Amino acid sequence: MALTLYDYYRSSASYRVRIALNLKGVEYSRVPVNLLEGEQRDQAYRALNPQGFVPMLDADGEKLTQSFAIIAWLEARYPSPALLPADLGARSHVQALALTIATDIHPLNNLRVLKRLSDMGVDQAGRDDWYRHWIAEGFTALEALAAPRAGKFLFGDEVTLADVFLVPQMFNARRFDVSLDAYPTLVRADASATALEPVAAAHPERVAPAAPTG
Ligand SMILES: N[C@@H](CCC(=O)N[C@@H](CS)C(=O)NCC(=O)O)C(=O)O
Repeated sequence: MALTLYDYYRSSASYRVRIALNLKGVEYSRVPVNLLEGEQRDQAYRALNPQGFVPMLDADGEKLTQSFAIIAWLEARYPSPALLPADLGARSHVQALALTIATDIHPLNNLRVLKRLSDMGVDQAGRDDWYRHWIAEGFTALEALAAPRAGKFLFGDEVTLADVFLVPQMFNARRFDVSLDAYPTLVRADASATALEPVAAAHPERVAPAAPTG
């Protein structure tokens, strides 16, 4: 099957999908969509994904959107290694951890939201404060939710979907100088996950476009 990922190196939703693809050991090619240049809003890209978001995964011509749904598709199509536990309660818990990030933290800090704040007159300091606020609030809840059942990773001692969503959000937090002292479970899980080569290989710096030479 031919898989083509439309992504942007620093997009955390794209980063999730790269991690999942790498953990599954699935080969894919990438088509970069430059968000800073607004390529996601181009007619050609909108014809592929009307929402104008990355990531988008083309699977033999089928256009898959929304990182959570893309990764659910990968889990069903390539079940091994599993990113979800077999136990139904544990599975729901792991999905809840991932969705805490995907639906309750990340959308508030999306590029278009920050741009809207800017259009409304909120200055850089105000936008940074907004960004850090939602990460801190979300991470406080995530730490409390995850800690009782965490091990090396966010759930237990094997990497799961929860870590796939955590790692990019930790990257964002560090980019915006959010203090992580209050989240020891998240820091431990992030360190365990990023020590895995398939996860490390998905890092924005590992896939960033080469700087122009000359
Ligand atoms: N819920 C979507 C969110 C995707 C998303 O927010 N993508 C961002 C990059 S991380 C994007 O394309 N932003 C473009 C924009 O804001 O104009 C998913 O999980 O795939």
